[in-house]
Amino acid sequence: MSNIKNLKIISIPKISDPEGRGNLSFVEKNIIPFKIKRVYYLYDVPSDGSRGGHAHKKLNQFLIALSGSFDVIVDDGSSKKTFTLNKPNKGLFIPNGIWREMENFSAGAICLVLASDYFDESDYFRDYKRFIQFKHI
Ligand code: T46
Repeated sequence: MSNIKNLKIISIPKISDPEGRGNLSFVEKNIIPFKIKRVYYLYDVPSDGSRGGHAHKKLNQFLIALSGSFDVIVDDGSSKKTFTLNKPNKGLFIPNGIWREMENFSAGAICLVLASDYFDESDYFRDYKRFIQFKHI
């Protein structure tokens, strides 16, 4: 069963252009601890808006702040931790079984999500009490 200790910030390679043309980062098989089946992104989130508010039963995810910043508050049913994502070359691995809330989106923030499976509403816990019951079985 996943807990907060299974979450980690993973560095993404960053190639700085020798002629000052900016940076290039890439994500490939050996960087992410699961096989990617789906990619989606959150954008135009108002600064007082929040996303998440659920957990996944089986889905593993990797979140990258491609632009701007936001906070990810994670909760394994026993303890909570806040990660601030604000660099396109650092990502947060969230395994299944973790409740998350996302808030404090900066202007222009883009959250890229790499996911281990296709979208499936039945994979969600959207009710916190049910999530807690599941975690404490
Ligand atoms: C998470 C954070 C980082 C689809 O139809 N297809 C999709 O691939 C996704 C992800 C969502 N949807 C539909 C389902 C809902 O009706 O879009 C609506 C919003 O989805 P969700 O409640 O998952 O949105 P967020 O932004 O609260 O959460 C999303 C991820 O789903 C979630 O796992 O961790 O981004």
